Amino acid sequence: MGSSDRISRREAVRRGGTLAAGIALIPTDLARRLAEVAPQEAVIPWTNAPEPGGRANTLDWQALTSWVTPTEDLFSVGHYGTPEIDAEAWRLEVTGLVERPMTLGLDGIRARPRRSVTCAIECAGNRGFGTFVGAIHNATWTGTPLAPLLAETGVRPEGIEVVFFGADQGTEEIRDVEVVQNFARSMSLEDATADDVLLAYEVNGEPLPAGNGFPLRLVAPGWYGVAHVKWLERIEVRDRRFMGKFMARDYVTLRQEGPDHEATWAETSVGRMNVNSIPAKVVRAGSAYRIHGAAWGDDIGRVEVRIDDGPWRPAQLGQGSDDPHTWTFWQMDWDAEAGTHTVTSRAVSASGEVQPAPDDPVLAQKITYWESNGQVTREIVIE
Ligand SMILES: Nc1nc2c(c(=O)[nH]1)N[C@H]1C(S)=C(S)[C@@H](COP(=O)(O)O)O[C@H]1N2
Ligand SMILES: [Mo]
Repeated sequence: MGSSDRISRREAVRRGGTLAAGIALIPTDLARRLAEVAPQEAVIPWTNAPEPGGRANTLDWQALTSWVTPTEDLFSVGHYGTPEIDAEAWRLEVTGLVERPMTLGLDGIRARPRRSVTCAIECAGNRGFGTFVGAIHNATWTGTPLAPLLAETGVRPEGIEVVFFGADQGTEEIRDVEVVQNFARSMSLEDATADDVLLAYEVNGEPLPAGNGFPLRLVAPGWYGVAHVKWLERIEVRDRRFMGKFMARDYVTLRQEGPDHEATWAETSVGRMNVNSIPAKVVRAGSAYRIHGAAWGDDIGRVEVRIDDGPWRPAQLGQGSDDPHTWTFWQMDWDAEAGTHTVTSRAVSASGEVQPAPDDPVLAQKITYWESNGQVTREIVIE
C-alpha cells in the first residue's frame, strides 16, 4: 500500500470531521485499525456508509471481525427503558390455559435441561431510517427449552397463543384510554414450542447483562428482535390471538400489494426475519482487495456481489453457512481498478427467496420502516 496517507485521507473523509483536528489523530487510529484486522490488511472505508452511531450500541460493520458478537458489543433496544430486577425476588409465572400453573425462580430454571443456540438477532427497524444500520448481533444464548416446560404445565386443548410479558412497563393511550401495560409479544403455540425456542439466562457463557434481559429472556431463533422478550416474568397461554401494541400497532408492516388500480393493503405483524445481507468492509492485502460481508435472516443458499453495473457474481460462504439461524460470513476477492466504485450484495435463501432491490415493489410499496431488508449499495474510492 504505497502510503498510509491515502487511507488517512479517506479516513478523514469518512469521518467527515474537521480535517485539521483529524489529521493529528489519524496515525494512531490507523495503527489500531491495522491491528484489528489480519496482518497486511487494511480497511478501505466506504464513502457513503452512515457514521456508526452510539445509538443503542449498534454494530460498526467496518470494524466487524468477530463471528460471535462480544457481549459488550451487543446492541440493546428497550421501549420502556431498562427495568431494575432483584434476581432473588424475581419469579417466572407460567399461567393461563394450563392444567398446572408454575412459578419458577432462577435456580429452578437453571436446574432444568440446559441448551445453547447461536443466532442472529436483528431489530426489525434496522436500516429503516437514518444511521440505524447496525442493530444486529450474533451471540450464543444458553437457557432451557420452552417446549418441555409448557408440556409439563399441560396446555389445555383450547390454548392457541402463548404471550410473553416483560417486567418493563409504560403508559399507552388506547382508544382515548390511558393504560399502564407491560411490554409483551406473543407466538402461536406451534411457533413457541419449536425445539430451539429457549428461556435464556446466559449469553456468551455469562449471565445476561441488564440491557439484554437479565435475569431471563426469550430467544426465538429466526425471529426479528422484537419477538425475543427480555426481562421475562410471565408466560400466559390464551385461546385468542393477542393484539398488544408490539404485535398489532407498532411493529406492523403496511404494504401495498398489487398495482395502484387494484391495490390491496396488507398489514402484517413483524415476525420471522427476511433474507438479508450487507457488504461490511473492503480490506486490502498487498495489491489485492477482498470484500467481506454477512448474510442472515433465512437459511442462506448463496450470496452474490455486484461491482458497479457489472454481473452478479457468487461470493464464497464462510462461517455460519451450515446453520440457518446464525449469520453467515461471506467474502469475495476483488481485482479492483482505481476509481470510484459501488459494491452491492444480495442473499438468496436455500429455498430461492431473493433479497429485494430497493425498487422492488415489495419494498417500494412498503409504507412503514420495519423489515427494510433491501440490497445495500456501498461506495468506495480505490486509488
Ligand atoms: N421486555 C422487552 N423485551 C424486548 C424489548 C423491550 O422493549 N422490552 N425490545 C425488543 C426489541 S424491539 C428488540 S430489537 C430486541 C433487542 O434485543 P437486545 O436488546 O438484546 O439486542 O429486544 C426485544 N425484547
Ligand atoms: Mo426492535
